[in-house]
Amino acid sequence: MKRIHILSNRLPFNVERTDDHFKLTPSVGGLATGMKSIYKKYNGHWIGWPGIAQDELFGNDREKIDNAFAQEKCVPVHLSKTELEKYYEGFSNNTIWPLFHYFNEFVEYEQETWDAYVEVNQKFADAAIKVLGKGDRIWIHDYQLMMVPRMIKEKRPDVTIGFFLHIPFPSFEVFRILPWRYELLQGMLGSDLLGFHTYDYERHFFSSVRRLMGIEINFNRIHTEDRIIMADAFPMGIDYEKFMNLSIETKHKLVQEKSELQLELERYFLISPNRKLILSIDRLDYTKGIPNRLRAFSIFLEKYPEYQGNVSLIMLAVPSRDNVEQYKKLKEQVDGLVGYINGKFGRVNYTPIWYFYRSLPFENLIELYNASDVALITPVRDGMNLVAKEYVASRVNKTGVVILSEMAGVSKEMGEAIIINPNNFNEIAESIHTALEMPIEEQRERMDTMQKRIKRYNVFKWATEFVKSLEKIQDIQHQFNTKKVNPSIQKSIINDYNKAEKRAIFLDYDGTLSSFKPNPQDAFPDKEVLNIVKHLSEDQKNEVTIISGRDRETLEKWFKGYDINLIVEHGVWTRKRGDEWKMLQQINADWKENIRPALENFVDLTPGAFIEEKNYSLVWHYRKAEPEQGILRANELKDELTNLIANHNLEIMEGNKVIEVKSGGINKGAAALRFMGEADFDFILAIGDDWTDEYMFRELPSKAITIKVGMVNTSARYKVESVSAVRKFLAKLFSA
Ligand code: GDG
Repeated sequence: MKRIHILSNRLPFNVERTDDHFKLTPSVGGLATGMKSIYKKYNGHWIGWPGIAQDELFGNDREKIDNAFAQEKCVPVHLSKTELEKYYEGFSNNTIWPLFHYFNEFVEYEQETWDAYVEVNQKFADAAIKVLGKGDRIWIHDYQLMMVPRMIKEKRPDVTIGFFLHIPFPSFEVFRILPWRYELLQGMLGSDLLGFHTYDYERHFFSSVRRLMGIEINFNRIHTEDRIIMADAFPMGIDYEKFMNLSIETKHKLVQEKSELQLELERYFLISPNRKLILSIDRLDYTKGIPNRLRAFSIFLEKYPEYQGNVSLIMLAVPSRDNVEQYKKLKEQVDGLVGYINGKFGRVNYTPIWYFYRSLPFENLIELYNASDVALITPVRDGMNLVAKEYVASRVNKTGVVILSEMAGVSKEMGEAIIINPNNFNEIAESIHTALEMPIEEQRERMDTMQKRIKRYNVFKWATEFVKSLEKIQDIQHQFNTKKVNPSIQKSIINDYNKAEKRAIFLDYDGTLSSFKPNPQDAFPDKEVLNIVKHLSEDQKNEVTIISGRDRETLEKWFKGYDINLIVEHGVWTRKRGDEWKMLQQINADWKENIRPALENFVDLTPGAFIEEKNYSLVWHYRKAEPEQGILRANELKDELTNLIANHNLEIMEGNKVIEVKSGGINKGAAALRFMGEADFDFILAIGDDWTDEYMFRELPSKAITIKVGMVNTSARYKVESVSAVRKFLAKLFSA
């Protein structure tokens, strides 16, 4: 079985210094639970920061820590206080965190923290590379380590890399604000599989990849020069059974086993059996919408005075990043609001808000989940939010209502919750009322559905699904690699080439010999292309043909003086070496006047799009248009054109960022066959990159060596990954 390693900012243990050694206690967090099941099963290592700065280690402490962790198959990455300050608190928490949660005003742009982020990411990558065996897999976690996938891939292309982002991926308009946006995307694209909590985050990521890098995406696959990368939504789950079983145990504890908190809660319900409790649990973070929640609670008490004295909000705010200015301010704001509400509505025997500003032991958490009638979860942005799932998993008798912000990833999976907009205080206040008044039967129905789903798609299933997708992408990449022109296929092609007496070589131009340029006129041949064409055409045994959808004038100008054949406009015109241009058949082009208005209309609707007119075709280009709008309009245009051409002998061809309408029966396949005529070629080579070249791949004789540039489905026999790979391959032919 191939190994799987885990890489995350923190190792899944807390380190405690005892007299002469270090004691490790396992973390109870969701990620630790899910990932432990994976790296142990797949015999891998967990690489991460041990939780103690290296400045605090003396003598042989480091060795002791490393040994303690080695017992658990963990590899510590040691970081200094300064590194942690800049990489973790600095770039991770003061730049990426606020930006990705749409808090632009809190984002810091510091070159120094970015540099530290890159350096520390490199440390993590190097530590991982040391333990990675050939063909191993690694699953990297979260926003602190976005550069690591590329760093590992560059040194170890044999390793399959998964990356999961636990926070939202923001929309392009927000992501683009970041000066290092391009580098972060490049970093992520070192992965083979990218996971997000929701489809929305995945979509936002695709949009940034398209717009910033101009890379094409088919469904959920990103086609880069050298690899296919897959992205998908994997909503993270929890260890359902653990919460459910502990809740059942809690309910059946003997008095002497009960915690102080549980006893207090029981006393409270004994004195006031009709009182209700609303629960709120989060790290004290500005993304969690805590002030909104408090204001909404205040509005609720004001609007429904009959609930004053009868409902309390238990608010657990776990201290977090409390040395950062925004967090300090938030703490002050929350303290103020709690004081205001308790002062306004409190009575001798009634405290509206029970406020805990600390972390509680896990057993207390379960007790709170158990005792509360409503979970009030109102983040203004949240990647997923596991508290919502944990509350549901702890409800033994299936009662209880969840109020959930639509801005939390979890809302996509919990349609049975009361979904609110976290900025709409009145709506939240109303939802509290609705939740408290909800009939028990309805609560049970909703809770039952949510429990079934959360039980089914738990953290283990989540991890397994991700691993399955890692395997799937390995298969996809493998399939591509079997068609790829590898050294042994290349050797055999060169062999055939050398033996042949009469060779036909068909080369598409754009996307095959030359990379795409936003402006098609800029794609003129560079020295390397001209050199290849010159050498190939100087061999008397070769008939070299550039076969393109372009117009006559351009190609004639670009290849003036070269002893080659030209087939242009997909075969409308042909010019054999030393001969005149010939049109293959007399074609009627009157149809253009009917079609042109439709194309013009789509030019008006799509800024950046333009029309190119060829003798026997009209082309609508959208490579300069805003990418997503371009694709959308192209689909609409195809629809419209399909109706328009119904009674004409016309064809619609879709190339790379173009839609071309042309007279029927003209394509590169037919043109290449006509060109070869009766001549007896003993070596036929055709290379092309887009849909229009597929005609050629299909219609040439089966002995032809057909090669597709790119990693999509094709009828060609072989594939190469890029324009530069085509150039290298052709250069090998004439220099062999
Ligand atoms: C990030 C994303 C995403 C809370 N208080 C105590 C305590 N907790 C535990 C809860 C829960 C966890 O902390 C909080 O998880 P969340 O998912 O709600 O939020 P983040 O910490 O912001 O996590 C988030 C998550 O990553 C996973 O991908 O869902 O969107 O922001 O498990 O139980 N645990 C203990 N005492 C406490 O006082 N023991």
